[in-house]
Amino acid sequence: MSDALLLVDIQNDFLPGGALAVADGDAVVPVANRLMPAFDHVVASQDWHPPNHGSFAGQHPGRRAFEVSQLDGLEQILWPTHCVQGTPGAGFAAALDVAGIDHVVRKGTDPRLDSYSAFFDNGHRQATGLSDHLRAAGVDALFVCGLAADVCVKFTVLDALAEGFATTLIVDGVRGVDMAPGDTRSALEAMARAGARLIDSSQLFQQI
Ligand code: VGL
Ligand code: ZN
Repeated sequence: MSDALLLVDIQNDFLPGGALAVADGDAVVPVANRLMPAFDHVVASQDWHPPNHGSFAGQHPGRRAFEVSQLDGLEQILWPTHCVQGTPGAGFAAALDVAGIDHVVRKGTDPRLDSYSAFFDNGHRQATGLSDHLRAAGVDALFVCGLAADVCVKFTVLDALAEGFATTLIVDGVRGVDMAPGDTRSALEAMARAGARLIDSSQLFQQI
């Protein structure tokens, strides 16, 4: 069996100056770059929305970003337009060592479904194929870093655990949106409660 590093949504729109900027989000890039060579497999997810995606506040007349609405029967936070397919904002962070990535999963492509997790859409209606890819590669241990800790990283880690992967969150390799103060702290707690191991990247270098 083998291990894999999963880089969640390390994309320009989630970095400072981006459309849905995460404070200090660029701090995860050097951590990811340092970690990549230590893993058998490196997989990256990309939030990859069509221009009319239903999670965008602009698609809901009279509504504003960060309000809660409905999308296809599910509660949906309305986000600023972000990570539109093929735009610079959807691209990987310029400083990310993309040559170290061996597989990319794109999510959020259906205008009627949002997909925080890199494994499933928010309604668990469709799989992205990430589980199948990891299993085919013989991966049993998954290490996760990226953006945003309290949104896409959280739901990715919870799904990874439910899919049976031994899952480790690299705490210094994530940053959160913190729409409400404390969201990131609560997300870390929820991941730990669900069975994720939380470590710092420096601990990883001591043990491998
Ligand atoms: C994300 C909000 C909307 C994320 C993606 O990558 O954390 N957050 N779409
Ligand atoms: Zn999105």
